[in-house]
Amino acid sequence: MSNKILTIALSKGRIFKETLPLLKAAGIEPIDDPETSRKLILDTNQDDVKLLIIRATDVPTYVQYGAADMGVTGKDVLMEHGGEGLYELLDLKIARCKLMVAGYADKPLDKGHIKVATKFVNCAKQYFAETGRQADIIKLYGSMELAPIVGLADCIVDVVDTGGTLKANGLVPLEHMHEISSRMVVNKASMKIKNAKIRVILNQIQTAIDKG
Ligand code: PRT
Ligand code: MG
Repeated sequence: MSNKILTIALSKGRIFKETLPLLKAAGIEPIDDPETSRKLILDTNQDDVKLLIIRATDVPTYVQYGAADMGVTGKDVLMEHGGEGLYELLDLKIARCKLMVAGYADKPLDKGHIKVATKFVNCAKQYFAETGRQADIIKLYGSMELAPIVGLADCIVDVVDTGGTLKANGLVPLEHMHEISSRMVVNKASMKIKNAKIRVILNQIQTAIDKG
């Protein structure tokens, strides 16, 4: 995309909804609604600002390679990605949740090989290594809560908000790994080339966050 255009990558759903007021505070308002439009590039009221609508887990990748200048992504997704090629510049304090180990209250996770089902393979590996336990990590892409029920794993690593999904599947939160909120990330080269524009946006969003 042209060097005069600034692109911001974000996912539909809770992140889009909660980012809207912050973008508005920076004077950016999308023309289309991603929930009803099939467009993946949304025009905004500013001719030189576009929103890229992509899967939540793809946001750091787009920003890392400069396919998007900026992005909004969960800290969970960012930790799992590793953060290469991008700056994490703002804690937007939205889409909050916790990264947790969940399983059965009566099944201790301290002996032998623990089977862990998760889409957060890197985070899980690191966490179980740091806590001195041997873990076999089983990569899944969704519905992690099913894995312990059918004996695929002893526990899961997943993000938890109300805990309702765990409870509905007979699981309990066991270990708190990380507080999660969404972050504004910026491509390293874009930060140099489009510095003035990006700084103005970051400052206006920061002011909006501080106001609560
Ligand atoms: O849904 P999809 O497969 O397209 O992608 P995604 O799940 O990665 O995206 P999305 O939009 O669901 O989540 C984007 C980001 O929102 C995540 O990366 C987190 O940073 C953040 N977030 C905040 C959450 C939740 N809260 C949350 N509750 N992400 C997922 N959930 C899941 C949770 O795992 C459970 O399955 O929502 C379900 C309901 O949670 P409970 O605990 O309230 O029952
Ligand atoms: Mg989801």
